[in-house]
Amino acid sequence: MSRTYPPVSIFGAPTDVGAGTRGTRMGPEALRVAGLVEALAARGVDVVDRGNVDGPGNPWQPPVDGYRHLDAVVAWNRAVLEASTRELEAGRMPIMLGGDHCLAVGSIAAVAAHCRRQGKKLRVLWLDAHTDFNTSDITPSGNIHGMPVACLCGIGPKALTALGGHEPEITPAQVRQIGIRSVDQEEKRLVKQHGLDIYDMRYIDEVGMKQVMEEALAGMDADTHLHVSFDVDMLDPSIAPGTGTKVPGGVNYREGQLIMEMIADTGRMGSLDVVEVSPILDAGNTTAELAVDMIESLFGKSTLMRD
Ligand code: EXY
Ligand code: MN
Ligand code: MN
Ligand code: MN
Repeated sequence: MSRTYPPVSIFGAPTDVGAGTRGTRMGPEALRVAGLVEALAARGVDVVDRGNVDGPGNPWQPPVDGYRHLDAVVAWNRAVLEASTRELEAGRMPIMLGGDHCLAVGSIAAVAAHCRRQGKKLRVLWLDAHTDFNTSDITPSGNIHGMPVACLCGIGPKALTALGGHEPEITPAQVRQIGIRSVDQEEKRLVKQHGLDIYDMRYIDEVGMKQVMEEALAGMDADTHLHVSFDVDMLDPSIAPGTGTKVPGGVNYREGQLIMEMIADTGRMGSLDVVEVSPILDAGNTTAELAVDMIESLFGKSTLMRD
């Protein structure tokens, strides 16, 4: 199946301000060293590496009022919002290399605004072990990478919920979460209350990834912009150990590839985050290399019979 893709702009956001362990600041370089740009170019994608956006250092302080490093998180998200907006308005597909997952507030706020301007519908596919729906009242850690989905849905500190100028940026009905297997007790109550569409590992075990993806991708049409937010901790830690919040029982290699291949088949992906790669926790550069392998599938690399 040959397909053309929009031009792609890659940029890095080398920070771990939203996380509880340091290391994702090295994620963009790990993904570059793993050959991301070359792999996309080899698939015929018009790809440019814009380098990294900039932001404050990690203050490495305890939480204040339930948030760790809120000011620094806001600053990094502003930089991501600006870089993503620039690429979207130029008709290019932004690929944001994290960095931790707090940065999806900025990337998705940019995409939501872009969709509003273009009269497009937005669907967000959140690939993760975690629902990332905590608030300052219920977070066990204060780490803001556990809160971006709530913030985007209008639940969180004003500096993040209003970052892109529209509150809320998205509604829970636009989100599908896949690979989920670690949700805090109070967070569970909140995701149920807000009706998030969650395909957890139990459901994946029971019905299989093909059906999960058919359900998660259903209802999209030519006017849908699909944003994929890929937290590498969705994958089982036995194949992706280079990440800070490992949870056993994750998505295996073939299930991961099928997710990416079925997304590619829709032809609707308009933006992508690749987050939580922490090379200092890795075995070699295995996790970034696996992420690149998965991203190639997002751009149509498939089995011999379908390529
Ligand atoms: N739910 C936990 C917390 O809020 O601290 C763990 C969150 C990890 C979030 C990451 C990477 O997806
Ligand atoms: Mn996450
Ligand atoms: Mn996660
Ligand atoms: Mn678009």
